[in-house]
Amino acid sequence: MRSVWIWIFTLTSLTAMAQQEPNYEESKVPAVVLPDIFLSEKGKWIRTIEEWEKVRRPEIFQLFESEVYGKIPKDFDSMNFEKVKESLNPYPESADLEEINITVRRNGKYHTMRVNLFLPKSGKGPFPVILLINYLPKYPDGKLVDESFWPVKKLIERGFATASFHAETVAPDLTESYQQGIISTLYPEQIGQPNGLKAFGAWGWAAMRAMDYFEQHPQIDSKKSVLVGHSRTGKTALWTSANDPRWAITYANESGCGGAAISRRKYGETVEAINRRFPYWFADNFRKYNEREEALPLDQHMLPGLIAPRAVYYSSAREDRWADPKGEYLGLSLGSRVFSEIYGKKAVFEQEFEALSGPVHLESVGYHIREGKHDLTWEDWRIFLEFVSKTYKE
Ligand code: GTR
Repeated sequence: MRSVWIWIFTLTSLTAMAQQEPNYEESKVPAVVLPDIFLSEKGKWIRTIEEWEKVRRPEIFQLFESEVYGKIPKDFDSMNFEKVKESLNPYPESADLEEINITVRRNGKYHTMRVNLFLPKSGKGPFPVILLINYLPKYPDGKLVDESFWPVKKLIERGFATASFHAETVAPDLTESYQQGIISTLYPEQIGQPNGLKAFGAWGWAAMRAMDYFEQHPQIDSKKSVLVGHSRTGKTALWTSANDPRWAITYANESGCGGAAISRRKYGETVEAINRRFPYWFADNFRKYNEREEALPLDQHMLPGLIAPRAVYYSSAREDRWADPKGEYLGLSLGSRVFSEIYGKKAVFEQEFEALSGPVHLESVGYHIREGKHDLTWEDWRIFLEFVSKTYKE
């Protein structure tokens, strides 16, 4: 009898494991039927900027907020900026380093977060600014300097100011402790809400506070601001920009599932896999779609349109199958219809994913795929910066 139970148990666990095995075969990708970006909930076809901005965009935004990412609260009572001196400036020749503590108060409580900003010493400001949302555990809060992941020196040489904050300055990147930052201190009423503030929303909130700082800085041209995220913070960057129109260019590198990639393809990471491993990233409502991607009232091709007409850039790495490079490309090429059909930009991706031979830099949308693994590399930055120069010239 005992051996029968063991046998049944093993069989059940094997079946469960088999279900969780990621799919990496294109032939096994299900036939995907996507919700139409331009068909309103009342069944009206959306054609004009006014219809888009008054009707369809708010509908899509509301769906992402309630079903995928959760809210980013915008209210607080006060905020103040304090410059501190804790770290050595690694580039004293070419840049000034500002370490800023931003303290936000709400309902008698407060939270302090840290932003580090490098400003070029040469050239005449105000400078365009690039903000990177960092989450790498090997760089503790406020100490990140890595010439590949965050190439400060090269960005400064090219005339940009550049800043970064660590995700953990507002919400730890862990299931057990993600609330131990702004969520429990400033916005406790969000806890337990099915569409409430979670880690991505908290990190996005922090990017907004960094932007508040840039806006009042005489040496920063905040109208030329770039928000950059890799992987989990690429997902965050996209949702942040959908919430905050102050970012001129948004760059999501290898953001994959719940970011750039079409969820219904179920290639690589799935909604179930991401919610199981990272239950604190997305709104609780997102779990309704575990192994039920077809039931989503939206898909990720609708996300770039929430940022339009401001520029959006995606990139992928060939070996990063977990993030589904083809799904990322499809997400942007289908999403760019808002740029071309509503805003009249030259933003039509003409190549199939399989035929791509180099970067595709169109008007306000761009994409590249490079060889190699999941990472944010200097090659990614270099190609992306070409897009930035082109975009700021247009
Ligand atoms: C993975 C996760 C991905 C991606 C990545 C990262 O473990 O499954 O969705 O976000 O982490 O952020 O590096």
